[in-house]
Amino acid sequence: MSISLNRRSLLTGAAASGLAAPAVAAADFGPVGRPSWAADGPQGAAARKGLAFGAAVPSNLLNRSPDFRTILARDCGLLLGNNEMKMAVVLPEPGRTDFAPADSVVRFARAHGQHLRGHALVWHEALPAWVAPRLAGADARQAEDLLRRWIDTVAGRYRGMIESWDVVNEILAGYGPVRRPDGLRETPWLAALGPGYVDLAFHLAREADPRAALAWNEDSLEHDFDWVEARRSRALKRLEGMRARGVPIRRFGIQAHLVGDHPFDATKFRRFLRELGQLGLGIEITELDIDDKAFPADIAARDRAVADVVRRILDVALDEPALLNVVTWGLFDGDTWLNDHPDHRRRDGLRQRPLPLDEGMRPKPFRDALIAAFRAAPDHSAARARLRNTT
Ligand code: 9MR
Repeated sequence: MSISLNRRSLLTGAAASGLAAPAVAAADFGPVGRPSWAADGPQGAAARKGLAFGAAVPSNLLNRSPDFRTILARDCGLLLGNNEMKMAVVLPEPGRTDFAPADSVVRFARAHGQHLRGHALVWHEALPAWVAPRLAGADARQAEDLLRRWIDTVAGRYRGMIESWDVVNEILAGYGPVRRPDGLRETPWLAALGPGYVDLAFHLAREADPRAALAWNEDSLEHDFDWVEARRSRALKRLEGMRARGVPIRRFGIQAHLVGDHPFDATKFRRFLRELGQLGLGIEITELDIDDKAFPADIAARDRAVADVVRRILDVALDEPALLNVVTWGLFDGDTWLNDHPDHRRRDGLRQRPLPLDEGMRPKPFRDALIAAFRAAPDHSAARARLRNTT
């Protein structure tokens, strides 16, 4: 199913005018099946309020584990591949594409009547080895051409099938000193294209998939630290500018990789969501998980503490009408990045329990907290209908 980027690039002009046919048609991914989720699971509860619940999934597990497929079908109304649509996977070498991992997620979601997110078009991580040197040696025109061809390659393939695309991911500078007045993170894309790369990416994504709701997905916006509050302000300021410039952004993704014992101020978080909503954007919680490093080893106590954190943030988030989707970064504890990351490993050597189901795929208090939060939430159907038509 691979296509050559060189052949594809011949279509660039036509794609820019919205005329190019996608390389494959939606029907090639099978018919859209009946919704597979259980009424008493998290997606069942979410759907009754006009919301959706879903998870990021690794395609290798999806392909090999029937048990995993069962819990995904039962609990999720929305899926995305956690790495499958990233540049490092799709475009490992210039001109060589690999869509097999992403295709299997797309097929599964369609067969189960689930929505899809796309993640992530422009990011400083998960770049194939050839991209940074190529960008470093490119003038602005060549860099723009590379970005256009990449976005057209991946977003063009899944055109019409993706509810929302993470067009830019983690573009704000992180914890350390913020060197640029605009607060942008220094990345190979920024170096090659200047700060206009953010707006440009949205325009290119719009050409590649006009119906997808285009999102900016960002980390470290949830806790109550001064540097986090500064990031919230910088995000809002940039979003105001993007709206004023007519950039086709429709969603803002709040990752919500939470750390169990980090402070959370419901008032400040609520205000942030309100301001995002007032900008006319739909909001998604895109990568929810709870680092339980600070919580006790005892499993019952730990799972309760994790569930409390989930409930605290969701009760605030789901009060905001513009909040549309809640997505966890994995569905069960056997599939979490937190055990692999040196900053997140537990000091007692135990494995993290950050997700709704345990390593045996059995429901945990986290899953109960999700269901309870959705049941307690106001009805979001009207806001979803309104935001669906916003450009
Ligand atoms: O979970 C993902 C891990 O498997 C990958 O190695 C890593 C790099 O591609 O990305 C992880 O997912 C990240 C996501 O794409 C963006 N936000 C942070 C996530 C956790 O690092």
